[in-house]
Amino acid sequence: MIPKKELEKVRNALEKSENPLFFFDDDPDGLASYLLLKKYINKGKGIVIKNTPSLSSIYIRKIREQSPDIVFVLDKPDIDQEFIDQAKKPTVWIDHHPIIQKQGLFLHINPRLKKPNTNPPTSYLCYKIAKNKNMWIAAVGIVGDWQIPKFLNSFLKKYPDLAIKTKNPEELLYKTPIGHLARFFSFILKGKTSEVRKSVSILSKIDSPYELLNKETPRARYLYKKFDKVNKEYNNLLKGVKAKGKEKLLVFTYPSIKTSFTGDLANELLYKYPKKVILIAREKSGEMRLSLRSKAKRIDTILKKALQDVDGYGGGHEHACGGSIKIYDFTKFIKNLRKLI
Ligand SMILES: [Mn+2]
Repeated sequence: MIPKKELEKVRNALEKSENPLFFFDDDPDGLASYLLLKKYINKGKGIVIKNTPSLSSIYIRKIREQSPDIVFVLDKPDIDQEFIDQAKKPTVWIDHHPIIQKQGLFLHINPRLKKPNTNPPTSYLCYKIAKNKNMWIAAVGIVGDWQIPKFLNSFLKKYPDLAIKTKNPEELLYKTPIGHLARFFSFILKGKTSEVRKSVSILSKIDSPYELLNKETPRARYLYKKFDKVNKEYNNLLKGVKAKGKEKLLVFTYPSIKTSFTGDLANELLYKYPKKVILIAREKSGEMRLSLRSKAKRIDTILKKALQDVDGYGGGHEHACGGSIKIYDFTKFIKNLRKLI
């Protein structure tokens, strides 16, 4: 996947660093990637990048504040060229999204450079870089990215009560403690930036999955309080979803005051209703921000057609897409979709 020599280069750079700065994606895979590298050297600072798929040049101020000797960008699909140019720091990009070439990177670690269709989670790559330490954190990130850890067998030997033997990632995600932890990682990243920063810092000190799951320490109990609050909000939303038996398209919308759960909801509803096309949309500044999911249908092509005569944009993978539609065109968009599926 990634040649050992490449992984070694990253490891060396990490070990040599006195003050690394980590930017990571705001999902379980991104968070797990950060925790694995941070725990490996016990140095540096982590910054979660919310809302935008690209690491934008506004984060240059973080470079000024922290003056790192090296920058790691984890699980972000893109980095603005401006960011790399202005940061003037050795930048290591570790990711598994489709390749975008950038100038001036110190290292670009992405399995797709060699094999365009391979897709191991970033947390798996970081687990290898961190010499297979903290297997449970890697497992949380991988399961959170809808994949089965390659090391599931050894994981089960060490933590027999936290997972099951299966080939279906959804079973791990929705039926086991390791899946619960993936949700935990996702929800702990929601809410105010200052609180998220504190939670992430506390999480980086947690020693084992059991410390967290059994709420063994005050710090674990603190994190659970944060999680429970978000989880309650999520479950209330989920309760409001009404699925009609015959309809092929399940539409669920919610207002902007709530936390963004669009991706989490879409995934869980797809698990509950595998035959339906799932559309979750959240109102935000005059637009409907949406997630579209389907198991059976190629929705990227359907989405493209449904967008033709409406004010909006979107795209993504064959079975999972995102996008945004102006509110005044949302009904028309739904009508288009219903015709196409
Ligand atoms: Mn990922």
